[in-house]
Amino acid sequence: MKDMSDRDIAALDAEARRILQLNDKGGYTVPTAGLYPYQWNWDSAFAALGFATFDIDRAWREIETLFSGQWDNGMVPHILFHVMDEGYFPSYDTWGTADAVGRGACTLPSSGISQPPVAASLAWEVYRANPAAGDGRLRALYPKLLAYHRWIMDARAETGAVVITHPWEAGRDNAPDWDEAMAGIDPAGVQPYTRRDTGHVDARMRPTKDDYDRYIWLVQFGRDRKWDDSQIAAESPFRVADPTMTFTALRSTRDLALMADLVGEDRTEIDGWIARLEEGARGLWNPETRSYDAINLRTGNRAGSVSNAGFLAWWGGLRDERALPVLRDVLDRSTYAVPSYDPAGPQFDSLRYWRGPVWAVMNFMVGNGLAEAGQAELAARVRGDTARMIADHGFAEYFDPLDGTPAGGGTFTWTAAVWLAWAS
Ligand code: 2M8
Repeated sequence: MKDMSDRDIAALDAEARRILQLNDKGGYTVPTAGLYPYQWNWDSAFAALGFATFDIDRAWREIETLFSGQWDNGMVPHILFHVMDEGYFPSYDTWGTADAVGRGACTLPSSGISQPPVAASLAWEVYRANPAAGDGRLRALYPKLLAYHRWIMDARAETGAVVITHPWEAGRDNAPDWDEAMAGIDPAGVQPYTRRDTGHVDARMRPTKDDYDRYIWLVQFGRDRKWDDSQIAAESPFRVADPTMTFTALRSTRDLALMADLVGEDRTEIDGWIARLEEGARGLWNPETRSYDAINLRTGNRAGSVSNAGFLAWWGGLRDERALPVLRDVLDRSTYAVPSYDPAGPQFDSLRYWRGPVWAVMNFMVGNGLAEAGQAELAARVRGDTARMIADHGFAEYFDPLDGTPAGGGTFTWTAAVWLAWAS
């Protein structure tokens, strides 16, 4: 990075490696100790990307452990509860997935929903980092990735765009994108619970109680239906087409097609998914905000929210320059690219989680997507800001886009991974 000495970079590299090792629980990595004591789906895929820079075997093990929690129906859960921990809520018992209809023979305790499917794309990166070491492991992983994507297309892509059944599925828990859908839930009947997150970090940086009541209400709703995807699709008040899910699924499906070529499998089914997802992704374009955003399938309303997820369009492979002016405006309103929500928007909150702060993993995807779309200057800006933010403010979970205040958990796995694999 410009303006940094080799010594500074080497020290940050060493710290990033230390963080990955610190959070390594033996075959899987926690996002950060205390706040998140389990294996999370997309965090784990990013951990693999980080490990691939110095320990390729450990990188593959991370992905393999994640897929050891795959359900028989193909779903890869968003949390794998390897070792129970009182410090996190909701617990495995609250999820109640032991008798879930799609689980089948999988015995590893897990949640009942998934997360943005970045695994195929990041496994592809891990493979490309060392093809000789990865060949056999990629071949073994391929059918599992295929089953995961078949599940996404069957259970979540009825409109072409990929939908979420819970804000946690998007990974952007309290984004303004689902404020309308969340307001449509009456959380009456939610069982008493105790939050643990606010015991670890400042409550101002976390979702509100109104959010949590609805998160838990939705968990109860799924549990009461044994996590049956069709029943949930038909009956839940919450079903939102989401740009994070859609663009990461589109990108991963393209990478899956490259894997099919490599392992010598027919890719006709995958090409069909790409066409459907592309059409769905284009449907997320909002002509009023001039960016891509979420659609509440229960009302047909668009969120009208300018977010970092909308700027994943290029990572998804859409060749579309229409959103560039809005991206430039958003970047001009922030010190560090890319805020999770437009600082000029009415819901902006610089520290509250996915309603403003910057997330290194989103920057990785936005920046790489821009580079691939030929937007070298913007790509360099996103990458340079990410490096500056980490160098000046540490390996936090997320950062205030205006002054870089580190927020949420510290010594964070995916921030360290993005530093090693891209930003440094
Ligand atoms: C956050 O979400 C979890 C629930 O899944 C939580 O707040 O308890 C999100 O930032 C999500 O994207 C991330 O995967 C997870 C672990 O880092 O934390």
